[in-house]
Amino acid sequence: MDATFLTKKVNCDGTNVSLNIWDTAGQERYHALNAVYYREASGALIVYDVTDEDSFDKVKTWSLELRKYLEEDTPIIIAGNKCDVPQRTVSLQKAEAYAEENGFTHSSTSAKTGHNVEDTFLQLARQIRERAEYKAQQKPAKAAKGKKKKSSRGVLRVEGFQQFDPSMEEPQAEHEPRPQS
Ligand SMILES: Nc1nc2c(ncn2[C@@H]2O[C@H](COP(=O)(O)OP(=O)(O)OP(=O)(O)O)[C@@H](O)[C@H]2O)c(=O)[nH]1
Ligand SMILES: [Mg+2]
Repeated sequence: MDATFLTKKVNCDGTNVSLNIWDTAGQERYHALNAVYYREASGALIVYDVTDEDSFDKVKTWSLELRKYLEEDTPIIIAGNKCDVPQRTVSLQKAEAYAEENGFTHSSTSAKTGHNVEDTFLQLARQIRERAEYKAQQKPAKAAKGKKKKSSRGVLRVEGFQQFDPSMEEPQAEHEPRPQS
């Protein structure tokens, strides 16, 4: 698979934050390989097309997939894109209800008009920061209790490895992060 790397700078309540983004373009064929890109992500943005019911069904598949690989409570935002188009087929109510039930944030965006695009990235940055701050606060208390919880990240990696299908593998260079500074 070919994922695109990009960065997005946002001003998060006075702090400049640079989001490093892997756009996996929803390529189901290389599903298992996608984990290479997202398993250590601090947050995720799942984009669907409000004029395409199938794309919303894929949101469900993807959110299950991400929950499996990402640490619990990793912020996930579901963005209903093309909200500028009047012929919406995915009901906003349905999408918002799904997001709420699963602890995600829903956002209506338009890449065409720019509606909510900036704000969605900002929200994600803010949620990532809030979670990091919360975790930093929790850490000392956890250590004091001596409750050494097995690293879920390690477990997730094993799962990813087990699901890895070598027949899908492409030349190694294709999977290497290619940060474009
Ligand atoms: N009206 C409208 N068209 C959009 C919007 N966003 C994308 N499009 C159009 O939708 C088509 C698909 O856009 P892409 O950016 O390729 O969508 P994508 O989700 O990145 O597609 P994959 O990378 O293949 O998953 C293009 O023709 C875009 O011009 C939007 O907000 N409003
Ligand atoms: Mg794309």
